[in-house]
Parts: sequence; structure tokens; C-alpha cells
Amino acid sequence: MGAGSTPIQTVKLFLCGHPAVGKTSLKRALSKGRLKAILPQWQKLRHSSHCPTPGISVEEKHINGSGRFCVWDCAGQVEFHLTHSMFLGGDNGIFIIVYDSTKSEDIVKDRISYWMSFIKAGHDPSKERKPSVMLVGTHFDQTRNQNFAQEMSTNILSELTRLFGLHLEICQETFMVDTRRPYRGDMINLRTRLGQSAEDLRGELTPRICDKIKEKKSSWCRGRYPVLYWKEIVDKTKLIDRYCEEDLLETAIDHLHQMGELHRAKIDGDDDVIILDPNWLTSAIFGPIFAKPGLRENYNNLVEKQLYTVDDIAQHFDLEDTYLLIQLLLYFELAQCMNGGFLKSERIKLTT
Ligand SMILES: Nc1nc2c(ncn2[C@@H]2O[C@H](COP(=O)(O)OP(=O)(O)O)[C@@H](O)[C@H]2O)c(=O)[nH]1
Ligand SMILES: [Mg+2]
Repeated sequence: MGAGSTPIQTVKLFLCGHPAVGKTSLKRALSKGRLKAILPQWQKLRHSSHCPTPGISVEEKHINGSGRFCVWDCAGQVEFHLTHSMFLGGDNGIFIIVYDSTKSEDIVKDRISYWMSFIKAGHDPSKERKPSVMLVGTHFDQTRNQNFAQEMSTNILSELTRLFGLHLEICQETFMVDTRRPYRGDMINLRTRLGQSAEDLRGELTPRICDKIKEKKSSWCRGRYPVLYWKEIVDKTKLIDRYCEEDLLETAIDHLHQMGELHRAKIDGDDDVIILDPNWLTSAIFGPIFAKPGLRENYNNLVEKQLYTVDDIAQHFDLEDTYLLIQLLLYFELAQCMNGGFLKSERIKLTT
């Protein structure tokens, strides 16, 4: 790549774990600046109640002392695990598996090994780099005996390293935190360690055009969706760099896909679809469709049906291009068309 390339600046950070263990709280704590952490607004947030994340929320965050990250906060609810598996691939991310350290050793071990299997399954073994995994125990402030909790986490770490060490690069430190205190105890070690792991990834090179695409992509869209077909992205890129050949663009888009900046869906027999904002897809589309009733309250959801018509879907999402949405649902294997097409009379089954 040489002169046309720059080092990776933003590293992908996945927060995985069961519901209500403290993933979103950890994200907030990590991205909190030292000063802000003592302001009254933050003190209020510290006592916030649990509000489940639908789908995956993707946000770019600066973590004090560790650099820039694209943080993927994954919903813990089982119904979302299918969609997670499509995004969790990639060999250039760091995975933090969050667990509640007040739970019993058996429960914690079971849950962590569930997520490790999940990460392992999503990884392409032909890739040289193993996924980096760190374990973070939350609610440390609420454990009855902190020495006991610490010992438990060390045991679990060594047992799971024996089981998964061949496939995952598991950090050999344990981090026991109270997410409501962003600069206490192991939160500081966690930032440092995260910074070191990210540094290894930041050394890699990406084509320079990636930065320009990243800068522009929020202004690119198809109607109201942050989505383009391949042909459209070729045209748009020519406008920002007329010398950018299509094969360099291929490399750039694959890089941005790997980084989680966008998602390239290779559609059989049709032009590829580039989702410029993966957050839109997971939180605005998949989240509301696949959330269970308890999580759905905040959304104007689809009435539960066995089969949906194209009109049901069009009305629900108020989308001008229902065809594209259905194409994406089919691509992610989240829907099946019963008549095999996109006719008005089509009946669609959602894989909920
Ligand atoms: N005491 C204590 N409460 C926590 C801690 N981490 C999270 N919580 C609380 O646990 C609940 C669930 O946290 P949340 O971040 O929403 O969990 P998520 O579903 O994994 O994203 C919230 O009420 C948090 O305030 C912690 O380390 N200590
Ligand atoms: Mg959450």
C-alpha cells in the first residue's frame, strides 16, 4: 500500500455478556474523562436503572489513556445473538466479556464460556491473528467477600484459558470493577491494558482513501437510509478522489468493513449493498423487529403475526424502499419469502 496508506486510528471494541451485567455502564465509565467523573450529572448517572440495549449500539468513543475506539455494545438478550454473530467476526477487534462477579462460579464460568464459544465460532481460523479477549467482572462493590470473588475469577480465567487458549488470545489479568467509579481500582489497569492491546492493532495500515470515506459517509445515503449500492459508492468515491481505482476501493471498503465502520453485504445475483452506518441497521431495524415484548415498549412495533405482507413491513418502518429492507433481511437470513420474490402479494416469515 505504501504512500497511499495510513495506520489504523480507531480500534473495534466489542462489549459482550449476559443481560444487565453492566456492559453499557462499563462503556460509559471507560469513556468518562477524569474531570467529568466527579461532576454531579455523572453522579446521577451512577444510580441509573438498567435500560436494555436493543440489537447492537455502535459508537465512536475516546477512552482516556487508551485512544479511540469504535465501541460495539451488544444486547445480552438471546434473541439478538443471531444478529451479533454476523458482526462479531473480524480479527482486528478486542472483545471484553463482561460478567457479574456477584454470581456463583458455575454461572459465571458457563456464561463466559458461552461468549468465548461465540467469538471462536465467528472467527475465521485461517486468519493469523487470534481474537483478543479480556474478562471484566462488574459489581465488585457488591460482592460479599472481595478476596473470594478475586480468587474465583482467577480460577475461571485459568480454566477457560486451558479450553479456549488455542483459538483466543486471552488476557491473563483479571479486572474486577465497580463501573460507577471510572477511576478506581482495576478500572485504571483496564484502561492501560486496553491501550496496549489497541496499540498492536493500530500499527496496521489502511488505504488513505478510508479516512476520506469515513469523513464523508454520514452525508451519503439512499433516500433516508444510510445505505448505498456498490455502483453508487464507486461514483461517490470518484467525486472525492478521481484517481481512486475500483480495486483500491475494494480494499478500502473491506478494511472499513473489518473495522466495523460500515458493513458490506454481498447480495447474490445483485449489486452489493453497503450499509454506511451499522448502528442504523442494528438499532433502528433489527432491534425493533427482533426485540421481545418486554424490550419492545419503546418502539412502535410490528403486531405479532406468523406471516407479514410487504405492506405490513412498509407501513411499520415507513420506509420508501421496502425492497432494500427485505433484501437485507434475506441476506442476514432473518426473513424468508414464502413465494420466493418481492411481489405485493408476498408473504414474509421473520426468523424471530
Ligand atoms: N453496584 C453496581 N451496579 C452496577 C455495576 N455495573 C452496572 N451496575 C448496575 O447494573 C444495572 C445494569 O447495568 P447495564 O450497564 O444497563 O447492563 P447491560 O445490560 O449489561 O448493559 C444498572 O442498574 C447499573 O447501574 C457495578 O459495577 N456496581
Ligand atoms: Mg446495555
